[in-house]
Amino acid sequence: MLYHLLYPLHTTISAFNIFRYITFRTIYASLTAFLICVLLGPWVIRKLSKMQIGQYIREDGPQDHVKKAGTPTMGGILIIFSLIVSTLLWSNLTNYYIWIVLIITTGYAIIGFVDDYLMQVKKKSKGLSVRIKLLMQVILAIVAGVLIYLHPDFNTRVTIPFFKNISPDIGWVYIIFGVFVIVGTSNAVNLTDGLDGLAIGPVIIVSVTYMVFSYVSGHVKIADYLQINYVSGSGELAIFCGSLAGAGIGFLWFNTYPAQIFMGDVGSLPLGGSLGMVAVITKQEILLVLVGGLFVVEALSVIFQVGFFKMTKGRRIFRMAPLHHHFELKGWPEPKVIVRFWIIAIALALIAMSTLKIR
Ligand code: 57M
Repeated sequence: MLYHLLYPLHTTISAFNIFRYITFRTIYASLTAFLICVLLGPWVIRKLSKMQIGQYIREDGPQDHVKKAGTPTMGGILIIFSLIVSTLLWSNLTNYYIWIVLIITTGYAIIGFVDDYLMQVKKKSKGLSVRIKLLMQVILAIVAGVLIYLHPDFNTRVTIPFFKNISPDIGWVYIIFGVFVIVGTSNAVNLTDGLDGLAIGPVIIVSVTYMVFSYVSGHVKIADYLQINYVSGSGELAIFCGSLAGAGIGFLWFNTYPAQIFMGDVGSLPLGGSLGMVAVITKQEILLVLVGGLFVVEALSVIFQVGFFKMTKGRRIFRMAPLHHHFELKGWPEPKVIVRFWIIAIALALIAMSTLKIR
């Protein structure tokens, strides 16, 4: 919005020319989202506490979690609000991709909200049924997939990390591939969200990484120089990713151990879904497995644990899945698990960035 209001003034006052630059708008979008989140945080925490929107804790989990009962949840409302406001303020609103990402963010936030709301009304640890939740996620992802497929400038090539000459064009199958990336990431982030700051830390790291990828893939000269897929218009997504990182850091202020608030599904589902969407649009889809490797490992730990548990009628690979519970039960203090997982996420993001050169 500021871009549309202030940039045209550059003809009379040249200083307003600065609003043309994606880099400038990305920095201020991050700061705006951060400030909204930090300033509104205490008020949101008070409101949620007053409405008694507190977390119900499963009794079969690690005993350390019992003391977390009653911590306000649904803090995702704060993250998503800051993210959307900042994106609307700083991005070019005529950009097609910005709207697609906002559709996924809002849609998944609504699914998460309904899930959390049912949990609060029923006062149970389960909200929407897994099937309904998944079906709604898939439908929304198909809508987004079709919308990008229909965009005349969007190609259906898939980028294979480390191989610059291999980029297969998979045609309409790209829609199914995109749905898999979006829904998979959304659920993987949701599974990771089980310790204070454990999910939001890597979400910030992945957002910053994709902020860079959005910028370079949307810049015709840099994309050509780095020999990556050029996606006209994807540069504006740097503003979305910057806002996401800013909102995430603002939320971490309150979610860091010992957490004053949890994000709930209203946060975890849209955060994962929107990162998946950005990865698809910037044509760095498969790379998300590496950038978001921590989410992948957490999700795989659940798949293997549940599979093994069923096959062997009750035996386990890990002490408990998702993986963070395994380390908790081994006796690692919660902050140690969290910070070590963040360190791994940073290392993975750096390796992913290196693919811009190592190809
Ligand atoms: C949601 N939710 C957290 C909070 C957060 C198939 C199965 C493995 C699924 C999995 C599952 O349901 N995962 C998705 C995980 C919950 O956090 C809430 O949920 C929101 C995210 N959706 O924002 O509102 C609890 O996590 C803790 N927490 C924090 N700090 C935070 O910042 O400490 C969350 C955020 C909170 C709080 O305690 O209550 C969750 O973990 O439930 N299920 C599981 O994860 C369960 N695993 C399991 O049953 N494993 C089995 C196998 C055979 C399936 C096994 O390994 O034996 C565990 N979940 C819990 N207890 N709570 C089991 C034990």
